[in-house]
Amino acid sequence: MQMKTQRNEKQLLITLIMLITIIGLSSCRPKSATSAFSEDAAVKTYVAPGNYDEFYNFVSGGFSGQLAIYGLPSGRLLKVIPVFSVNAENGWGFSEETKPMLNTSFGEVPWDDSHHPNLSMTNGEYDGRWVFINANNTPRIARIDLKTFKTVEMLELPNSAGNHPSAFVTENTEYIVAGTRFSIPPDYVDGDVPITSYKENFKGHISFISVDPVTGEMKLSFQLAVPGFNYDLSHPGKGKSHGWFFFTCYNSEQAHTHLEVNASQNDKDFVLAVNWKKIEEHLRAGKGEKVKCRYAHNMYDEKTHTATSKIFEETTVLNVEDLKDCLYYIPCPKSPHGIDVDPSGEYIVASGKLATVIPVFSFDKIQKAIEEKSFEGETEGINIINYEAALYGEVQNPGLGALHTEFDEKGNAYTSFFVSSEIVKWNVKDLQVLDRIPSTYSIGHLSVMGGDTKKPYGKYLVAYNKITKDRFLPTGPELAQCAQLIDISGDKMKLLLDFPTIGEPHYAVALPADMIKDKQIQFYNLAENKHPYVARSQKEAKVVREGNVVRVYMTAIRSHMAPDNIEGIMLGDTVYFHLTNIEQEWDIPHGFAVKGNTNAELLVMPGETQTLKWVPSRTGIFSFYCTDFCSALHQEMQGYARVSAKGSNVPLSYTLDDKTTGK
Ligand code: RUQ
Ligand code: CUA
Repeated sequence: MQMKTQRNEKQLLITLIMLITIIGLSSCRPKSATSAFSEDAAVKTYVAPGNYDEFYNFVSGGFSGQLAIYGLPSGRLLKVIPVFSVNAENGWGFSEETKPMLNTSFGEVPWDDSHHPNLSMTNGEYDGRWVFINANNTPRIARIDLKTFKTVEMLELPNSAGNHPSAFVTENTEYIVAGTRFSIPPDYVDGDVPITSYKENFKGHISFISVDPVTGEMKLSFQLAVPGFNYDLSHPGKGKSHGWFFFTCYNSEQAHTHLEVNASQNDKDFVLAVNWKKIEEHLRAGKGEKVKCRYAHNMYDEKTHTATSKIFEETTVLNVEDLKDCLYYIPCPKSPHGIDVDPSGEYIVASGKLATVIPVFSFDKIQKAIEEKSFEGETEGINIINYEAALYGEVQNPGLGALHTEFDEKGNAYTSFFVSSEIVKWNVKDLQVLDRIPSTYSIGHLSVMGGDTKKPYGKYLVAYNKITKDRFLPTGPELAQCAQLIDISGDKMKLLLDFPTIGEPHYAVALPADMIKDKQIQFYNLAENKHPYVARSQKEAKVVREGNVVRVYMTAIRSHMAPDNIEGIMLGDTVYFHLTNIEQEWDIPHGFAVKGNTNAELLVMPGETQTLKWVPSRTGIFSFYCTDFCSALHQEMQGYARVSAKGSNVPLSYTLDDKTTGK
């Protein structure tokens, strides 16, 4: 039986949606935008020169595809970690070693959209080892190592589209879980079907990616084929609800066109509750089917300083028939977006974008409802738990356009409201609204320090706002997005600071600086460099011809590149500059650029080898130089390459220590 739906007057609905869209888009300035400003804000956010911030804030770049790191409370930008997009600052996706990281079953994808960083956890608390983050468009999960702040792994997800409810981490990092925002025909069937056959042919897939507890290596463990709705966001259970996963889904109407109207018909959509511990039992009992599909798995090796990309051809899929006692839908008002689980694991908060209340579900009541079969029907073979039977209560009149909720250490929840541009603080037990503070303007995600763990740190909340008109100096048609730091240590929320962000921030997480700041790798050990084209000292520098390929084994150290004169390159050659930075000191990278190269440049860390490919297109003399001002004689860190006509008799030669070799 399909869930009972109440059809509103279509026209009324369209008007409502238009109204919400207009309010949302014009983001009228809340009247008291500066009223809650804390008088001692300057003192609370001032990190004196030479002092460190208290937290690392890992902020998704949204459409930039990267992950940015800010210090809190200062809001200072510390680094942009390239993840899903090529990055000119450090050659990510341009050097031969990093190109395979962006490989997918479709080939190289140089730019994606990243939303939800999540930190690795032990016992439901951050352990400071890795950050995971999702690519939405061409579905992937990346792993970033917090010793190097470098993306070291990338796993593509087959059978998925719009990998939005991702990358959420279970209590002991057993799994990273991901889902399908856009249902599609799976890769293992012929997807060449009419779009109007959505109901028969389109499916959602939920992916469980296991994580090696020691190395962190990810593996696509299994997938669940679920009804073709839009799975939007998710969170794992914790504590008593550990072993469960909760997803929101909208478009229970299964519309495939004009979703803003056609997917807003039903008064309630669903939360999907998944008992993954039970699914593991079914897998052990041999359930699940191996299906054909293609997906890339890319690993970056910190010893060879080189990424490799492998294509896998198979995964295990469980169907709804295998999962009768593992999957349940819970009705949820209306077009839900975020779903968040409180630190105790008992309260599950879903945020309906078009709902007038925030429903809070009780894990205990869900268990009881399943036991007592308090179902109000089923859809596509999945039981629908009775709304009242699962409901703990509703937060009444909280605001308009609820999106996301995080928690502090004192039993409070903080929900972001996109349309009414505000953060609302409420008590998780009695569901009473305690305080509200305007955001400037349309807030998407918010992040309480440790707000998704079993033991939040509290103290600060950061609002990540969109459509930030008039907060910063105008910069042409595109304005910076605005993050706002809010003091949540007292009863009333107090605004402390605005800071601009790169790309469009979605979710963000924060780690106490003390947890990782003394564990950073300062340089790569040159003796352990296993790169096949390493030159560990100037003595090992050389130029070698292999047919049409010229390999330059080059070293860089303040303030010399060796070799620095190269002759005998010919048109038709492909030149690889294998540059090893032979420094063994913190924060002394060298750069490398050669005139006219249509590829890019390099930035090479101490002890590392990186390769720049150059296919010269004309004859002449080409200068190259170090692009990072590394020393007093940095300007002298330069050289020349001579390119001759194809078949010329200029012999291959190069200079080392003022001596020319090869002539
Ligand atoms: S989603 S607001 Cu990925 Cu809420 Cu960003
Ligand atoms: Cu090396 Cu400048």
